[in-house]
Amino acid sequence: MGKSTVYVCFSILLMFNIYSSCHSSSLYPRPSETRQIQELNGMWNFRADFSPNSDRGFTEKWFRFPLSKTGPVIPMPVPSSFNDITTDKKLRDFTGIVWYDREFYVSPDWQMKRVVLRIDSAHYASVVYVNGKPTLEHIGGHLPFEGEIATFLNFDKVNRITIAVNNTLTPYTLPPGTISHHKNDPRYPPGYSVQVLQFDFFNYAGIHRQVRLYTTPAVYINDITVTTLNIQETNAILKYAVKVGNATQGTTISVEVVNKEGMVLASSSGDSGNIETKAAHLWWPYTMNTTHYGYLYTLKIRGKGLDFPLIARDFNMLKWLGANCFRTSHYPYAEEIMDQADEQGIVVIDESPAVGLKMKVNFCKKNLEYHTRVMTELVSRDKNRPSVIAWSVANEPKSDTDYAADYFQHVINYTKGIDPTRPVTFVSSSDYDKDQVAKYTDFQCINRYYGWYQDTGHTETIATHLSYDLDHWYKVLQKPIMVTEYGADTVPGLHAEPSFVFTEDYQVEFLKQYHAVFDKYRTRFLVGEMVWNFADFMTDQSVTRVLGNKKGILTRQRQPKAAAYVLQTRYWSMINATTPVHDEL
Ligand code: BDP
Repeated sequence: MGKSTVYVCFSILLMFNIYSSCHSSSLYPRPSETRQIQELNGMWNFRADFSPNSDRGFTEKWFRFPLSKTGPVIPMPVPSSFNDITTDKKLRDFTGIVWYDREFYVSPDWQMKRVVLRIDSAHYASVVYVNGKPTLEHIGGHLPFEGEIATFLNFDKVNRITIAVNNTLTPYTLPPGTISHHKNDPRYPPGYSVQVLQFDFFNYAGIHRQVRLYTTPAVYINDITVTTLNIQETNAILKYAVKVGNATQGTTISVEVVNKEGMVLASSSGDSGNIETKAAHLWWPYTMNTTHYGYLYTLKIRGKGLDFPLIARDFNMLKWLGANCFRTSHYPYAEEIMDQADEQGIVVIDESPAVGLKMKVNFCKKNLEYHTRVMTELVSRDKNRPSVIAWSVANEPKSDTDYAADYFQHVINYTKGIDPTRPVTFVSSSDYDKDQVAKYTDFQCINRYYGWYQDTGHTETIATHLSYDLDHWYKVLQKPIMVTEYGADTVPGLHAEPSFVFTEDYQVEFLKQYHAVFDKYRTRFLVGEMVWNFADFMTDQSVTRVLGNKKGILTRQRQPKAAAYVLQTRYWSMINATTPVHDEL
């Protein structure tokens, strides 16, 4: 009997009836005169459900009791992905449902307030119980969700929160995946099945961002949208809209524009309107000012989980390199990373988790609806961020098909509809003459691997391939183009002269070939270059990956390979250069 691939819509997704219950969240919790925060981060109890369908926890209702009463538990940090914490291979590679719980107290003062539970991200589908009662459900592993929980809480005794998280990826998840079964195959262990991914990074899972409670008054601000209508020197007109929860007849809204020092610059009242403010400062990337043109250069950083030391290190390395932009490949990054981009002047192309849409089934109607919902969640989370200059709806889908064209025409137009102020793009790996989606974008991103996956080892072919490619893309599209991936796997410390694939010498030679071409096009329609990748990263096990993807110009520990110095010299010379102009735009 051979191998069979079956698309399993894993029971947990059905069980949760998740499509009918989703609480997305747009305002990041911040303490104020009227809002208090209680963190639920720390060590939780944890157990993976290793039963054959990973459904024992649900059939035995583990959420009714402390997890430690229904079986063995191990300590698991929240936030973190559970995969790399223990030395257990079965847990690292686990596909199915894992359970977390912990106890907590809330102040009796909170009895009169709205209490909201917010989970910044749990991958992939989650059900949350408070004191044994189902409270929240969410699908999607990269965006926050929240809900009011006061009615479930004890104010006079201990509370318990239990979260079940399913990391199974199916053709109907974003990103999609499949489960390959080898049932009744004597050449495999009984019941053997394995998660097959359609993308190139490890499917890290669990509660990998913060879990917090926060309070609001009974009448509260639910959402704020701010857009800049006009700016003349330092005079700006801002348009705002405030959504109020539980508003009553007597609810009044006052709005103030406050600068960094806390000084009130302008004020208004009402739930929407325009405010004129003086002393406005335009947000610029730290590498640019009004005399520079908008060329972006950079790479991807790790953004799935939340790790403050790593975030700080990554932004230090971005600045050390002189990089001014990153794309959140291939899923929305933690809000704390986005905060740093806003604060430190790094431009972001904000990408959805739609990576690896390769099979026809991935473009079905159900996925289209879900994809637009994810765009809504992403846009509502990040819409007020000055660093976000564009939305990327997908990375490398099968964009040379008519079904992808129909699907993405819808997703792109939908995204433009919910945010008419920013350009929308997707990242193509198709050829200029086959791609059917690029015609719908505002600018086009392309990933190219000449001298790596194509003509491996032959850096002398890069310049002709790339020039041909860029010329033709521009001829067809007549719009700005950005190369959002180019790179070569490099094992740190490996050297060969003349260069050979996987050596540091090859990566250096390879990048220089691309840069020579970029320099010819960047005063024309090429608006950005992004090396793949900022740092090495973990992937699934495969014969083309040596403990992960090694295309980083930094190691996974964030130390430079030789290529990092090439980029550093290049980026800083661009920062210090006088301004060229995009002739053809
Ligand atoms: C591209 C993908 C990226 C991979 C890269 C690679 O967008 O996720 O990591 O290839 O193969 O196609 O290194």
